Amino acid sequence: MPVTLTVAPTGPIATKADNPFLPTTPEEIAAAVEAGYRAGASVAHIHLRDDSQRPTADLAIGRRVMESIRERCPILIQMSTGVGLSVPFSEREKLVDLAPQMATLNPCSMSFGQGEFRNPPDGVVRLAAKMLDLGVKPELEIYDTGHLDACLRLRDRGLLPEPLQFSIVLGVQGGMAATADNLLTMVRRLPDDAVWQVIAIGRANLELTAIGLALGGNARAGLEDTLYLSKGELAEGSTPLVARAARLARELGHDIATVDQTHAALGLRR
Ligand code: KMH
Ligand code: ZN
Repeated sequence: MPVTLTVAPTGPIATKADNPFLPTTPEEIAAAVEAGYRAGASVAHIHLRDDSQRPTADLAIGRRVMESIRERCPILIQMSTGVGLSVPFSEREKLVDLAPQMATLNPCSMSFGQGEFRNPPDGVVRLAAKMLDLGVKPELEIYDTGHLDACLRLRDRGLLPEPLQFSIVLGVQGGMAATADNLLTMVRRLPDDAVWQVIAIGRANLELTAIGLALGGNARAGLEDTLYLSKGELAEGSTPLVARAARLARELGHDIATVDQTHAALGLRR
């Protein structure tokens, strides 16, 4: 099975002050996505920013970003409904009205660094049902073992399309630490036919991405997850990180999935 690579050019927290190559305007984000596509990514995980670089769920900005990406390349668009810690859930959930092919679904509330990431149970059920209705494929972001159980309960209620697609997020303060042991525990507990990738935040990004690939997972790369290519060396955008993930996958004997292959593997809507 070919490996699906996701480019994650902009996250919820860092700004250009942390890495001047961080894309924040719609045009910058679309250009970073296109470069990631050319380096092997078939999915673009998208966070929106306003004119002051703050995370936003503004639908007009979302539309501009999606249009600009679609003018440049056929990559699959996965909108983040995580958006940013300062944006209320009620605004975040509206982003799926833009009908991206995919969007994230964060199943539980948690501490997130010094902040709080609010995903209230009734809101999560409502969002899952809406995504199912619109044919927006959820990527389930699990930061702890209980988050997986919460997703399986949603599945048992008929609210998630198969195959389930997980991001195992390691290294957020408030979630699981970024260790190989935690990753293995989670992988062992996934349903057999689940599709999954590692999201390793910060320093352990490279090692855990490599271990995830070796264990049969997909991979995600970009400035959302690490601002550095190696210790003390800022990544000059997401492309070098995506290119490195592609090299790792190929060295491990995998092909890199095309957009069509990822589309088919995930059972996305036409
Ligand atoms: N940066 C991730 C750890 C999402 O996109 O839905 C958290 C996140 C979730 O941004
Ligand atoms: Zn994200």
